[in-house]
Amino acid sequence: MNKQHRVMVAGGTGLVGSALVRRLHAGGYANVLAPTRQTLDVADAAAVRAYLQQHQPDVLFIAAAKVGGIQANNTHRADFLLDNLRIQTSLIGGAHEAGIQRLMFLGSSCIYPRMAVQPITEDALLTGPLEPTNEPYAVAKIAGIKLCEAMAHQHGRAYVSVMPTNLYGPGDHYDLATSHVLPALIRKVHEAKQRGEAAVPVWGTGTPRREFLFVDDLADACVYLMEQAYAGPLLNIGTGEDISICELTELVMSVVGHTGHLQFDTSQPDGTPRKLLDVSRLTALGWQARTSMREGIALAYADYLARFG
Ligand code: GFB
Repeated sequence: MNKQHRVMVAGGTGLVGSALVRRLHAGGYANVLAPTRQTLDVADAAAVRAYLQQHQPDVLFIAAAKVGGIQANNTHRADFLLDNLRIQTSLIGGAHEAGIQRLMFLGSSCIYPRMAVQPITEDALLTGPLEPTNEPYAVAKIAGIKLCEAMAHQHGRAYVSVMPTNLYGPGDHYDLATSHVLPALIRKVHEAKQRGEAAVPVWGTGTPRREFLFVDDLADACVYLMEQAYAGPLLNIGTGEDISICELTELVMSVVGHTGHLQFDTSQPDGTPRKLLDVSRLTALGWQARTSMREGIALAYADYLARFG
């Protein structure tokens, strides 16, 4: 990929897609296509085919997906499976039909077995049962990875898949019922501080461990890989470090400036006990995350305040 290329970002208005668009613009890409939902329904195979035929991007990033936190995944199980299968098959299949040679599909670290050895290497895929709370989403993402691999194998396409760890940053969703943990905690801690309440409600036991990557770092990694013409197998993208949900809540409280205590709601699921990616393949390719968690949470909180404060 180079700056003369026409680069399309599917899902360009979401958390990941908008970070990709920011990164491409900052990197001097003048020909970036990021259709909104109103312009293109990415789940509509015929519409996607027509759009790709008409615009003929040189490169396609697939950041479009139905995403959500543990509760949304666990309750809207059919939607997560069906919507994601629709979106990715119309985009990957449509890209092939339109003759697009280079594509990057973004998955998620929940594709790996629930009890995978930590840190999780790319080779752990399909070696054990998945975490039940997000199994439908994970199955859809695994299908996307396998479709990219099959396109490469059967048709010689450079369709690669990358697996980001849990993401956060500007443009995130703060709906407490459907969001991921980090935006939820930013909102909960902010609201507790505003109301003068000491208790910060935390789902589950607080013991699960997660790895968090600032979304602009993810976008940087994706562009870096495409500029290197990465055409290898499935690749993890993360920081290589994890933190417990308790520690995370305390860090958010410190950034927001709230002193209080954690109140656990153990009627909510913990999900997988630990999810830390092995990023040695990515590091060997010369890329490393730059934003510390404290710095990233401060940036996310500033975005939250600007939008909802
Ligand atoms: O981010 P999260 O929703 O999803 O939750 P997963 C991570 C952990 O934070 C779980 C706890 O142990 C939650 O119980 N948690 C504590 C909370 N308080 C809260 C809260 O207020 N809201 C939320 N949402 N969690 C998702 C998958 O798994 O990760 C998706 O469901 C996707 O498929 C995504 O892969 C990256 O990390 O457990």
